Amino acid sequence: LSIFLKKSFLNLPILGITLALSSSLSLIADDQGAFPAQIPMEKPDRPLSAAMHRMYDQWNPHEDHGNELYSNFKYTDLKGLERSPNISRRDPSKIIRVNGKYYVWYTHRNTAPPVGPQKATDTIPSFDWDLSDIWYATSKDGYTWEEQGPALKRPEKPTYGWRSVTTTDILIWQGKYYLYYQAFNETPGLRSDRAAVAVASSDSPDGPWTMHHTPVIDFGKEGEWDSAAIHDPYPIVYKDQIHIYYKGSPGKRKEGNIIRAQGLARGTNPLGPFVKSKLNPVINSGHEAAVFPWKDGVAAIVSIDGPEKNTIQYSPDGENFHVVSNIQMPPVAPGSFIPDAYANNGDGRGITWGLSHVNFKGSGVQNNCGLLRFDCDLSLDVDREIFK
Ligand code: AAL
Repeated sequence: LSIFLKKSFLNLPILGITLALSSSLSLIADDQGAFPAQIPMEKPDRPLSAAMHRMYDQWNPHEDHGNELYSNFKYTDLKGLERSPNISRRDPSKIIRVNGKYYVWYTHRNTAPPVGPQKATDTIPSFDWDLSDIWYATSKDGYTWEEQGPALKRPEKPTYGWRSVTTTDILIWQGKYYLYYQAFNETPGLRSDRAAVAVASSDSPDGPWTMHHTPVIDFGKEGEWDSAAIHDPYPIVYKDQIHIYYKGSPGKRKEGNIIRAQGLARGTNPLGPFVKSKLNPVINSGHEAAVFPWKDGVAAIVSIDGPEKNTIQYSPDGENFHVVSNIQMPPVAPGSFIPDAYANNGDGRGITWGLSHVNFKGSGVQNNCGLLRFDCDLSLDVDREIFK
């Protein structure tokens, strides 16, 4: 209390002059020594509380002012992709710009509402992403979108991915376009949310697309961490290779194991093979993968799940990620506009916007989702202080 009183008193403007605190406070001592006049940026050599040890050992005492990988997020409704009762749009791809137009691909479902895996039929979905196809939309400004229709339709049973094709992302490699997507060969949720990754290719973002009906990143072996799900494929070109980040899962929790994390698979042929990193998983938290080249490394937006949810992370080598900021209300399943996603130039400049999905009824795998635009300041080229 006495410190508080002294501090308040010394802070009072007297005849327009504010008395300086620094020398006065150093006179106030407890039995552990002098209180600091200020909290220094370097770890001081004196007894510290647990919180202050953490401040220097684990965090950056500069907070997030000037932290290039910190941002808030602003959300805006889209025009042209408004929600309607039976249509769900979710899991947008990253956005690309070709001939002055933005393109996005996403999971599209137009069926009766989902009823869960036990009651699902050939025409009634279990979850929001069951019985879906992949559609695309284009835009001139990123706010008003024109839905163009299906890019990839789920094939006839028993062709790979017959039950649902979802959660896609785009790669441009040597002038061709590749869509990586989740291929379901059974009802989502029946055993688990069991899908691995397949690919389709085209000479143009407008298609037509050739679906290569076989997995390019397949389940891990029985008992491995990604044995039941390879989800959310997210390709960038980094260090001369296609780096596909993905969410892996062993399905059900078995013996207290972690049920989801994010891995990396790399290759130089977009149709495979992709070799999984020996360090997998490379991100311990998060749900949908969302990465972008950053300087000569890779940054990731990590949201929804795990102890490091709601963070932005950076890896100098694409495999070893560290938390660099804590964020609030990160975009869910973001697909960002990443101008240099495939530039492979060791000079990632970051992102300022993208699309995310939102479950309008809260959470729940049986509700429809819709798409929103998000804006942020995770770019080295634009500094919009409003987002800090
Ligand atoms: C998501 C993604 C995958 C899951 C489901 C649809 O947002 O993680 O795509 O399978 O939910």
